[in-house]
Amino acid sequence: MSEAGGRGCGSPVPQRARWSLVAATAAFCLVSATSVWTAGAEPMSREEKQKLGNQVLEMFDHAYGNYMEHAYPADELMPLTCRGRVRGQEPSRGDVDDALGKFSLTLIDSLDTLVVLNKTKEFEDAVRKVLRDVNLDNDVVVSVFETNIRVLGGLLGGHSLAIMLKEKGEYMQWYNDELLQMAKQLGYKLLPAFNTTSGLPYPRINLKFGIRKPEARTGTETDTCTACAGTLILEFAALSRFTGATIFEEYARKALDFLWEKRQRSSNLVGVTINIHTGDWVRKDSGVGAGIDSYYEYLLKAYVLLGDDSFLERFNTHYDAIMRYISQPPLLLDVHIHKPMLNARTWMDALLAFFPGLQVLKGDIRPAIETHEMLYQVIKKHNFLPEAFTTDFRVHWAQHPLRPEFAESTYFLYKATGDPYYLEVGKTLIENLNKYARVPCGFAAMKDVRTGSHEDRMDSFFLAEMFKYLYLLFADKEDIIFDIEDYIFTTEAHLLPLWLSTTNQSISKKNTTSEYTELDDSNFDWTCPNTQILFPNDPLYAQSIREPLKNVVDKSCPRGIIRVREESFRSGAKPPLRARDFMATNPEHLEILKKMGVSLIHLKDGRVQLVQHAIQAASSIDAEDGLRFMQEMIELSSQQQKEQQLPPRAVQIVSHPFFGRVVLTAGPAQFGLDLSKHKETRGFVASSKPYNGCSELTNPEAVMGKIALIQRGQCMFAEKARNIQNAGAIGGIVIDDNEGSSSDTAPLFQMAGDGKDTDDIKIPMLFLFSKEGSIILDAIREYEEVEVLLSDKAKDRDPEMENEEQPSSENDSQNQSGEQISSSSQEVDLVDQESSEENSLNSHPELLSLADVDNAASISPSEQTSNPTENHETTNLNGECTDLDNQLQEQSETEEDSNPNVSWGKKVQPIDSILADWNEDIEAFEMMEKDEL
Ligand code: DMJ
Repeated sequence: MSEAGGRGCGSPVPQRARWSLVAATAAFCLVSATSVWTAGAEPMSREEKQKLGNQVLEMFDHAYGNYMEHAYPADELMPLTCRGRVRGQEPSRGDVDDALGKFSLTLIDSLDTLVVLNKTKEFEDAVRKVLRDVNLDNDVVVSVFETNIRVLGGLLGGHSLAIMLKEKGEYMQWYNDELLQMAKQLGYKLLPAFNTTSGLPYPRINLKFGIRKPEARTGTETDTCTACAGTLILEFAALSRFTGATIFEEYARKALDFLWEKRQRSSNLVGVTINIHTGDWVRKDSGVGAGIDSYYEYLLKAYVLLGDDSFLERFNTHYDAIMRYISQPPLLLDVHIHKPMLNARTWMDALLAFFPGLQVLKGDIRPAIETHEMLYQVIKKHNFLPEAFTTDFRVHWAQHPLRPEFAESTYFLYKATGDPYYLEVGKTLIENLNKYARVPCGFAAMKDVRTGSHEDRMDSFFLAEMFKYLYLLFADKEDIIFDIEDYIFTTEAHLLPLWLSTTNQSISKKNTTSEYTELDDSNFDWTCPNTQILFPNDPLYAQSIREPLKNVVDKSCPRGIIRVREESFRSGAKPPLRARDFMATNPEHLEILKKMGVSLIHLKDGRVQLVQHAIQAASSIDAEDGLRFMQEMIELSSQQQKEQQLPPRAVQIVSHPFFGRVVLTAGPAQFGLDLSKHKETRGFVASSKPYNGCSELTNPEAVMGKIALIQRGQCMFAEKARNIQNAGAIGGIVIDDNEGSSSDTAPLFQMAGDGKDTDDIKIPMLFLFSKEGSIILDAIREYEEVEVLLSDKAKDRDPEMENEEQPSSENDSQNQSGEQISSSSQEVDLVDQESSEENSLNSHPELLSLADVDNAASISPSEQTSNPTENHETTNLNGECTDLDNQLQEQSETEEDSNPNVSWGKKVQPIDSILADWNEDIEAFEMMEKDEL
């Protein structure tokens, strides 16, 4: 470990060494754990570790090499179309694009990774390129948060390692702080963002024109996310301390002070978004994932880097609250800041996977092991961590943009425990990346972890973080050319030297200790190392914590393990009615509804509303149960809405040189062969003539036995299908005629029939947007023979892909082309969640939660899910929970036909119809995703 960590740690700890209390503990554990390891997972041999390390190097070369060859100087590589993503030249992806400032983002974000991976020569070249090519004065509006963590952090990380190398005397001898000068220039460009009364920064800034000028096209925003405002201190303080210009650290401190002031005083939690002018919380939900995550991370790490006690005290106060309210081991569930005993949702996002790593740094290892294990079980089910997953571990949001957080936590847990189990976890991550995300031109984000389809994006954090953590996981000390323990990782895994703690310390530190609430710090051992909490002297310790969680996902699939809070303080009492168990035909349930103050209102149009009046509940506890019931109902509704949509399908190119490595997201059809029931269809592709497929084909010999490509437009989808089927095609792919359209930016839809009986269509039909379609068309131009696999889920990527054959298809509405499309969007019914969030049960006399309903007469989800055993048995051979979504849907459809209860519709509404079409949590998540990638 670093110099200070090497010193003996005692109590009281001198200021300089104080940070070592947290920084040193992890390293201490590594040393002690590796030396005492005797049992548990089989130790991994040095050879195997080296082999895996080399694999990581090869993967990095594949990603970085393709970026440099095909994308640079663009900000990012588009690995499917193998070109650079230039903002303005691609269809906008919304706020996600705010990370792109036309400043060769991926190159800057990769700088210090090159040194960690021992690619010093490449680092030297990369630095020269940055100095030669990068312009920070572009007329482009960028995210302050992303620019800080990726670009400012990247430049500072590069500078930190450049001066380290220069001092060693071999490389970078020409270097004269040029990266630091660029960092300073960028720092000054970001400063106008802080021109608010609160001191919280605007979320966006124009690199050339700042905030206020009319040309800036920004500065009208009122809100920002907590992480966006609270994740500056490491980079800004480093910039101040490296340069002596104190203003940066001052501004970042001010923003942190303001957030601290605004914490909810009774729960000590912070919300997800805050008004930068008034300081009011805009979103009052609170978790450790999207929108908040790195605020907490930076409090602890600011203490480590700057040695300022107030940061540790703040962190500990928040941590205490997190462990009290949000941590429900192994889950971490968002709550309301004012009513922290109430869960704000029943799903978790992938960003929270960093939290176990932070807990290791803090020294609280047990919950870190538990949460990490739970996340690993989810990964084992879906190959990657979906962007969001429910408390019963089903996919809630199926994307995965190759996020590094889980690898980060795996690395820190290995450092702390020395348990080779974590090396095996890393090995699995490597395998999955190669198997499912690797494409000929880099690594592609997963569009849908269920189908294995790709998105044309490779985010810069994949190079900044993923490869760093994976390489370090398998590296021994001698594999790295410098002492990694002398540095702290920023949230983007950029390296800042710990010696900054004693450099240019001129910034005054406010002594705010009196503001801290009394802490129960029996949990904290203020001496170093913290053996009590960090690592009990038992080599099987980590394993013994993981063991009970081994099957947590299997067991909970599809039922969850949501902690019923009330159970803990009302033991003996009957657990409250859960929305998922509710059956409107059950008089006992209706009675409970009444007790909870929930009533059913039949609307004129046949729909039914659920309304809760807290004041009508039998007791305040019943009222609280009622509130939770309503919230669960909303969640269920949103989940069910998703389930009712046909999932996307996959078109996988299996012939040379793709070998299954390119998976395109495709829309299903409501007619023809159902791929989810009939495995897949494999065949060579051929363009039909006429290309629109709207009349009898003139080239039947070319499409016979093949998968026909047809252009969208001019006639109905079903007509195209019939024409190619008559010509002998075994499947069809309709390619969008709107140039530039892509599933990255446009919502997928289902191709509908023509309103007539479509039973005659037996072949599978899929739809590709133009960008995905042109990948196949380009492949034909280049390789002539192109073979594809149409399926519901991508198959193994081995060159020897199994030669399975079978058919497929699916659903519909009306587009300009005259074809019917089944829109995935549905009516959004009103649910007055705001009122339930805003008003506490005690203070507000009439707490209203309102959920509108569709009057569809389908079977209730409670009937679908009321028997966990049965449902568990419906998992498919892969054991994938997500496929249950489809199965439940099918089950629902079947039951709908046969279940007499469905006709109760008019009088007693089926609960399915009572479920509100509630989109808010999805929108909220989208917002968070936008706020923070
Ligand atoms: C990274 O840019 C950073 O780790 C950030 O703090 C969170 N999101 C991404 C990676 O997922």
